[in-house]
Amino acid sequence: TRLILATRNAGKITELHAILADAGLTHELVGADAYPDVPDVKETGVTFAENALLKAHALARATGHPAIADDSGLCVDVLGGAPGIFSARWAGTHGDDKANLDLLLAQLSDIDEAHRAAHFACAAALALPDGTERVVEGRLMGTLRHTPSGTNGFGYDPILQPEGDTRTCAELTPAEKNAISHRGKAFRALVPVVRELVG
Ligand code: ITT
Repeated sequence: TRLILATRNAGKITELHAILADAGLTHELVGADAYPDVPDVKETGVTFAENALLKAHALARATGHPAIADDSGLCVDVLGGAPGIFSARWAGTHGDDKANLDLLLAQLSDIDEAHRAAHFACAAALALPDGTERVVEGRLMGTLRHTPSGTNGFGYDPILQPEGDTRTCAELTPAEKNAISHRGKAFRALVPVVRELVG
């Protein structure tokens, strides 16, 4: 069965292929880029779950295939959970990872080690063409470095140090990150749901 990955984020796509294959999912995974005529949905939700469902429904409806979507971001305690759902466009331009990271570091420059707690959050949604929907979430708790370190991963990975580790997410191997990440947790929880509802 074909399963649509309702995302255009290359970093997510790479991780999702590995996470879903490791979980034993054998569906044909086709990215949203294979459907250039389907317009990007407006992410009007106020939660990760709402936005993930909006993206999954848009692709399922337009393609006639089941679709899964990821809405995710970095939530910083001292900023009241920001950037949160605005993580991809924190500095203004959607998807400018470097600008987003640099702005966040500048905003936190005066915050000491004891107050730099943050977590990544991911909502993983499944939608069927008939409107059936499910959504599950995962988190990765950690603290924010003052300077970026590491070249793996994407987005805010060079500044998030997972709880219990001395490295940043960008210093983990892809397999190490997927084993503990918000995205790994959310999509491993979604796999049995896909098996039940899609087959
Ligand atoms: P799609 O909507 O097409 O999936 P997007 O990049 O717009 O792509 P989001 O709205 O969910 O996706 O934004 C997620 C942002 O959160 C992403 O741009 C990163 O900056 C950040 N992010 C999410 N997961 C991350 C991870 O595993 N490591 C680092 N940063 C992450």
